[in-house]
Amino acid sequence: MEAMKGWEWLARGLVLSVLVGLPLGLWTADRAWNGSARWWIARIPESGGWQPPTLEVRAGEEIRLRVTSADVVHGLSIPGLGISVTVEPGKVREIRLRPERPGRYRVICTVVCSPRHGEMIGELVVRPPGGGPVPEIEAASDGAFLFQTYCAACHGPQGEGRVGPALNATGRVPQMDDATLREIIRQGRPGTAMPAWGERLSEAEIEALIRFLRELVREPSRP
Ligand code: HEC
Ligand SMILES: [Cu+2]
Repeated sequence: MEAMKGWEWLARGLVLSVLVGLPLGLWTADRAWNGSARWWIARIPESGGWQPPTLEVRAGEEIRLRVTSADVVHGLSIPGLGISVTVEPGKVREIRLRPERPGRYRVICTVVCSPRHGEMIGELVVRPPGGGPVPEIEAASDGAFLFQTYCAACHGPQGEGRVGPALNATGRVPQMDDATLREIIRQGRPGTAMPAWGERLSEAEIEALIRFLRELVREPSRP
């Protein structure tokens, strides 16, 4: 009788510790991490693009960015922070980041997800810890990264051509001068899939891309 009682208490204790301990453990684990979770939902631009269009965080704050898609496969890229992930419908990607540099970071989609895919632009605003205005960040000067982010989907990772023509030595780029390239990149080719980048990329970014296209032409077999 006494032994039965002991077992009974033990069983009750076990059930109780699981019922209380598990949620308490999860809660304290979440408390121990004192950043915040933010959601980003990807939708094609025709149904609203990034939701919300702008996320604000404080510099130095650790955030868990949870990204998912409400329709098709998208790619979330924040070139200024070196972030690039694929976002699939029904799946959640968690990205941990602690942006240190205040500024406005452009968020783009790297998958050609709809006819208006190029308009899928959001913003991550990193506020200075002490308040005050958000500084403008110098444009990324990494042409290779810009090319992979914005152009490779259509022109191929090596510029070998896909939906868009080849931009390496086999294409027409060697015959074009910088002014012509600048014009094409800025204005796009109306009536074709080639978007106008003038509104989306800064002058410095376009120049970095032109420098990269020149390298592609010189080294057609770059890895
Ligand atoms: C959504 C697809 C798409 C994306 C993204 C794209 N392009 Fe294009 N691009 C095209 C197509 C299609 C053409 C051919 C247009 C035509 O028929 O005249 C083209 C043409 C060009 C040309 C002229 C090449 C030639 O032989 O006439 C250049 C240069 C170019 N793109 C550069 C870029 C750069 C740089 C980027 C990234 C910033 C970029 N493109 C992103 C589809 C795209
Ligand atoms: Cu998209």
